[in-house]
Amino acid sequence: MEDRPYAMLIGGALVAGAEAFEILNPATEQPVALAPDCTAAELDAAVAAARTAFPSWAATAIDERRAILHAIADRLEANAAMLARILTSEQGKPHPDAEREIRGAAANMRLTATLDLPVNVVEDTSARTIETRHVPIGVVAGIAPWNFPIALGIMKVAPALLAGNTVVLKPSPFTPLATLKLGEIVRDIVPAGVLNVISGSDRLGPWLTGHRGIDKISFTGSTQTGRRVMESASHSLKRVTLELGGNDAAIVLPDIDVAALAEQLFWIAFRNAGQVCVAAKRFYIHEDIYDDLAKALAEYAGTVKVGNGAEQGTQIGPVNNRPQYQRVLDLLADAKAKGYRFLVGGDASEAPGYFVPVSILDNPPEDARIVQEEQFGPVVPLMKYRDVDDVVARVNATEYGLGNTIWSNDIDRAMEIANRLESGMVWINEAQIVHPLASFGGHKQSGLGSEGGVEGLLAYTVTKTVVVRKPTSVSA
Ligand code: TXE
Repeated sequence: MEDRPYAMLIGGALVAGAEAFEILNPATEQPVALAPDCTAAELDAAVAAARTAFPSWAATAIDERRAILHAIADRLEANAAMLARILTSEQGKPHPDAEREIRGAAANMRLTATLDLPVNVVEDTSARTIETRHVPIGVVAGIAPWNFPIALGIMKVAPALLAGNTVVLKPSPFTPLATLKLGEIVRDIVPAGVLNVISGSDRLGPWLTGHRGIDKISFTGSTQTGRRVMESASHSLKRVTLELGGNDAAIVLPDIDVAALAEQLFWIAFRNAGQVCVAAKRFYIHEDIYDDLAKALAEYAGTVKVGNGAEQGTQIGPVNNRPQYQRVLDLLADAKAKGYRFLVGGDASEAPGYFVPVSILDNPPEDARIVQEEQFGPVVPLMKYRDVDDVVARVNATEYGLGNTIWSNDIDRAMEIANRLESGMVWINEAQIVHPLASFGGHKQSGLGSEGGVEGLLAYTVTKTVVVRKPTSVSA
């Protein structure tokens, strides 16, 4: 293990921190490095630095802020391989996926930089002008999870900075290292205090969301923690954006080409070991093609390499952390105890590392825990349906409403179904397309507000309406 190579970025300075905690590699359960365990005083310093930097950052021309976003993107790209190695070691994902995440974050940054803050001119007459502007809120706390630490961190940092806010970014306690490194490599291009990166153990999240110096929280994580974030935000009426859990369905119509689609359908559930907020977490397959598709998915699963993400050829890495590993194993144990049938997988391995075998269940009942709960791991149930009304009702019967997918060659028919689904995103014959210029957010308890697009940008602003009564011209 390297000695303390990771530091926080606070007010433009790298801060090793008074305390530290250990980060484990999920593929080996061995320590990777120590990360700073931000103390209350260090958090105060980060928030104070962001507050101090806010007025001048907010006053810069938006083009200047765009240029900084591009400069950060340049650094992400130039350091993609190095950051990806760190990301794989702490997150577990295969190295090529980690590099794609870094490069995708850079692309997101650049596209976000093309957005503008609209000014709504309501009246412009000789007597009066009324315009509504969107101005920055102040200091934003960005709290990113462990499934896509860099991509989801950047999804907050880019619009927050573009809108003129300053940021305190906190990665998950399981995956702080790549984000700390990001802070280090952008230190000389971002004005001091504009972007601060801190890391800490479980105590830090509540400290940050409860901090009086924070004006807005953008949180990605579980619905349960999202509720707590909202509660702590209420004390000083902080603005919140919450991107939370999901139990997304893939609805497969009988007209698809099973052989052509099986591989793609497999990956919408198993990419990133299933740890994707918009992964397909339950499949509803029309009974006419159920057997064929189930067989094709199971056969494909047999060809996929699960292993250490640092090894060449690995397609699926371990689950990221022990609590999550135990949650997924618990769902597998429940399914076994109830006697549900597995097409593949089902048994946990004894080897070190949080490895869960690719597991596919054969038509468990609708009230099974694996159908009703968000598994967030490489386990997916396949269910049969016959008629559309039934499948729409089953898909909508959840407290979640993130992103569903529909698979069919009949676009009109798919669109009719899409119109009836209660979710923030619906993809037809595609999945997990998160375009930085399109709004991304959950209905119901999958979230509050949205990220991406102009809607996401405006979530980092407050409105300011300016009314000007023009002086009446005095005739001589
Ligand atoms: O993350 P949590 P967990 C889902 C997925 C997974 C579940 C739990 O279903 O099984 O979340 O994951 C900090 N203010 N997703 O427990 O609960 C606490 O310190 C601020 C979906 O790992 O989201 C800890 O660091 N922070 C998801 C962290 O929150 C607080 C991505 C735990 O977060 C806090 C990841 C507070 N009041 C998991 N209280 C997605 N949407 O993509 C606790 N914390």
